[in-house]
Amino acid sequence: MSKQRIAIIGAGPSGIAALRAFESAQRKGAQIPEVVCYEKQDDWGGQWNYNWRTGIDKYGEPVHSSMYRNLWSNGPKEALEFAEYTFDEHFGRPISSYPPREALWDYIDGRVRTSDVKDKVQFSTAVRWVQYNREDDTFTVTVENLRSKTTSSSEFDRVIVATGHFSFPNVPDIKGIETFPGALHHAHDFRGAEKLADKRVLLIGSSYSAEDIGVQAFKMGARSVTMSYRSRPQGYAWPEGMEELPGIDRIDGEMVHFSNGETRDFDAVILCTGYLHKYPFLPSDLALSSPNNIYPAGLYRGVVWQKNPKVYYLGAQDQWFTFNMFDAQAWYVRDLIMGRAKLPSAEERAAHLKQWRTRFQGLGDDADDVRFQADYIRDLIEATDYPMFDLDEVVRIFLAWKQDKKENILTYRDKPHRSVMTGTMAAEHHTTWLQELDDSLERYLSTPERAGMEEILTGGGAASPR
Ligand code: FAD
Ligand code: NA7
Repeated sequence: MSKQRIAIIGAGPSGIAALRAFESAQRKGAQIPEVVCYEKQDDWGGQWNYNWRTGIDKYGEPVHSSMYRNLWSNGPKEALEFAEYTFDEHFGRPISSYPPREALWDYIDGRVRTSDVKDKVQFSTAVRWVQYNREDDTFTVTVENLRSKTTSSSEFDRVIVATGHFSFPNVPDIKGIETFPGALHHAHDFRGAEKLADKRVLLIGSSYSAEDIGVQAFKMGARSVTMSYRSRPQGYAWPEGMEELPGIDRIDGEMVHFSNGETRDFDAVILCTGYLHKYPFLPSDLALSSPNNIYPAGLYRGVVWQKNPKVYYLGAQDQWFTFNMFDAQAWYVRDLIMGRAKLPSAEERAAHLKQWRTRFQGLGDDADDVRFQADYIRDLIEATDYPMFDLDEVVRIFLAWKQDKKENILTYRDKPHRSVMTGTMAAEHHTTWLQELDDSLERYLSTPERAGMEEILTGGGAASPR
């Protein structure tokens, strides 16, 4: 019997998790299918593969990453740690709980750097179309090699979609926005807050992007930061100079009218209004269409496309857990593909989906969401040989993180947490997040004394926000 052929689309953390899942089975002696991963960028890492460009990339493709230069993890690393490749193993010593982007890219890369899984990735290759062939139950995947500008098609038995869902900005129309004369863009195109110094900044939205770009702008000396919410305020104890206002009625030049009757003038507006699930390479009957939530409709166990169970999605849900959740999903999908896990009938899958969707729809607050996602991951891991870890303790870490943010949104990143994988307590970073202006891996891993040395390293000028 010929080997199954599997196409993985995207080599971000989810696509890499899929590659790693197959590699792990192979190392244990299993015969694995033939795997080909297509990645449109020149390197892997997905969102963590920083791109200074905005709009289109050097190949004329939409720029994928929405990350900014000075991004630091917005959740504790102890909540995303791989169960089979720990931070201790990678860095060889304790590091802080909220590493900068480059350090997390290095960690993702490090897990697979020494294996041969990179050989399975065709880089600079964009998937253009996936066609399901009913007659022989296969898929034709058409790709474009962006360097040679050549297209080609290959046949596969299964397709794993791992292209992420934080790349296509949701850009709502706001009355009068076309009259705004200042800098105006979506968070997807935000690359750094330096030029917001001394500016009056408006962020539209009340989720992660608004919060984090807001504190970045504050850190870099914005004159004022206003965040406008549609449904509910974030409600943190904002420092002086940051505020939350309700929705926007209209914009009139540089003046913005809020629904509570207040007005403000702004120099810059950033739409932090989220992203669209968009899969331009999929026909509509294979493409997930969902708001950003933690249990999208149409995906059995959050990964199997109910309408065609030979199509899988990784990382398609909103994310409290990230890297280790992608692993759990990838291990489960691998086991379905390799026949180690049994795919239930369409009716059984529908009933299971309904049960989880009903529970999801009844969730109350963020704590409920986190517990739900932990239960979801537990359910997947129990079906595989991925190492189980103390998910209840990770929930506790998430709740402590929420509490730290409530206490002080500017200092939560200075708090250490304990790894559930190794028991190692995180190090205290040598410089507080608010003072740290150098986000490089080199600086992050340097070991100046906490007191005093940072002034020498930064030329005597620790950040003095505002
Ligand atoms: P992605 O990382 O988006 O990777 C998808 C890959 O698919 C990309 O490499 C892309 O080039 C490729 N691709 C897309 N289309 C095609 C195509 N047609 N053909 C071939 N390849 C294609 N998570 C955290 O844990 N901590 C954080 O602090 C954090 N901060 C974030 C900040 C921002 C601004 C954003 C947007 C996300 C953040 N996240 C964070 C969540 C982040 O999405 C996940 O950590 C992770 O990157 C998701 O991995 P993924 O592989 O599912 O998707
Ligand atoms: P999210 O978490 O999807 O949040 C989107 C926000 O945008 C949310 O507050 C929405 O309000 C708001 N929104 C959406 N449409 C509108 C309109 N029309 N008007 C006003 N506000 C709107 O996206 P983020 O970018 O914050 O985070 C995505 C990822 O990036 C995340 O994983 C982070 O780690 C980084 P709502 O609450 O729905 O009323």
